[in-house]
Amino acid sequence: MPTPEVLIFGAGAVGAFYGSRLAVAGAPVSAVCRSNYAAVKESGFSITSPQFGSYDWRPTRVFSSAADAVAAGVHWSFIVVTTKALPDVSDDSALLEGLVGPGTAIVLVQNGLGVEEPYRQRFPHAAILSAVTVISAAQPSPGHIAHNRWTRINIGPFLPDLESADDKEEESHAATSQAREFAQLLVSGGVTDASAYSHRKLQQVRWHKIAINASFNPSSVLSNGTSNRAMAEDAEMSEHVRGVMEEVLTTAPKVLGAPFPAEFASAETILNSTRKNVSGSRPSMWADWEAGRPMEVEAILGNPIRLARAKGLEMPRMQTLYALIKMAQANRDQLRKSQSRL
Ligand SMILES: NC(=O)c1ccc[n+]([C@@H]2O[C@H](COP(=O)([O-])OP(=O)(O)OC[C@H]3O[C@@H](n4cnc5c(N)ncnc54)[C@H](OP(=O)(O)O)[C@@H]3O)[C@@H](O)[C@H]2O)c1
Ligand SMILES: *[C@@H]1O[C@H](CO)[C@@H](O)[C@H](O)[C@H]1NC(C)=O
Ligand SMILES: *[C@@H]1O[C@H](CO)[C@@H](O)[C@H](O)[C@H]1NC(C)=O
Ligand SMILES: *[C@@H]1O[C@H](CO)[C@@H](O)[C@H](O)[C@H]1NC(C)=O
Ligand SMILES: CC(=O)N[C@H]1CO[C@H](CO)[C@@H](O)[C@@H]1O
Repeated sequence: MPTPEVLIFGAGAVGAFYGSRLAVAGAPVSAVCRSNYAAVKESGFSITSPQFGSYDWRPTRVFSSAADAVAAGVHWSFIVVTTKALPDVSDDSALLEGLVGPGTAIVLVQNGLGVEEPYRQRFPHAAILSAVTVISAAQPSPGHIAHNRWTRINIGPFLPDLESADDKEEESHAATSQAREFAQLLVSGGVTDASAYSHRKLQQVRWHKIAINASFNPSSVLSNGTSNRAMAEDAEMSEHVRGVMEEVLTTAPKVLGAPFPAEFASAETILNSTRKNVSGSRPSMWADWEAGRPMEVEAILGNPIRLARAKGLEMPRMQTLYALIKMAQANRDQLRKSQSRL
């Protein structure tokens, strides 16, 4: 088998970390950068990790934009999308025009729901792989990646058309073997908890994860930066967070047409483990809010609400949070705009 060429599109915290592990596995890995382009072109990435130590990674090629990557004329086996999922700001799928060739798999390592659809519509013949990661990583300065903890990543083929077909069709689909190949590459690069899931299980994991993100993240921002632990410990806030989680956890099986696997944590288990956390960390949506950056409001709140509505299901607690956080963001951006005009 030829060595797969990998392109990381949006080499920030998550993209650079997993890119560096794929490089350890022996794949040529290139990176599309933006604000960190000059630093990475000059000296590559330096990564710190409690698990992997401190090491440097120089991508095979460093591009300043997707257009720059198109000009290189490489055939990519995997294009790994690790931009923030901000469909209300930009349709990043458009930037992959000219990069997706025969047999290319597009791997979406992004939070939220519905992130696959724009790619599927634009590239109906490409394999779309959907990935969920539980990791804590950041880029404190351009090119410096701090991996703090966790490396869990699950990858599944995105095959909504086969949802009601029998498992054999999914099993024999090219995307299924590409998902396994990608997981195997990560395992070879030391990410031992990378694994391939079916389409259905991967979508279940996505819904379960947004139950956590859609409850804690906007609630932290709307209460001006409360930590996850403080929310879980406060009597009223924990009732609120539990209510949102339970709404998502009971709606998701109806949308997906199958019950959650028994091993998935309940709202109470999640709250209990959050209370035990000594770190008192805040959701990354709070960091985005504070920095004046766009938040992943559509992927984490808007899309789940719309996916449920398409099946005739309402999630009123989610809808309330969505309306409030969206308006707060619009007001914040309006204020900044008027201040910058002065
Ligand atoms: N960080 C975590 O611990 C974590 C954990 C779980 C899941 N996730 C999810 O993983 C995804 C990526 O998050 P992240 O924390 O890695 O974000 P990040 O550090 O902001 O990385 C995103 C990168 O994409 C770049 N980018 C965006 N649009 C681009 C474009 N058009 N062309 C080239 N580069 C572009 C950004 O450049 P700029 O610097 O110019 O904006 C940035 O370097 C998100 O969906 C997030 O929710 C993150
Ligand atoms: C919100 O929190 C920030 C610091 O995190 C603080 O500076 C600000 O005064 C707070 N705003 C309100 C309305 O409490
Ligand atoms: C959560 O913690 C409470 C109080 O310690 C305990 O009674 C309950 O059994 C725990 N629930 C789960 C699901 O772990
Ligand atoms: C989503 O939740 C996970 C687990 O609590 C957390 O590590 C991550 O930072 C959250 N993502 C965002 C975008 O806030
Ligand atoms: C909800 C949450 O963040 N729970 C974490 C608390 O800390 C432990 C140990 O670091 C993690 O395993 C949990 O996921």
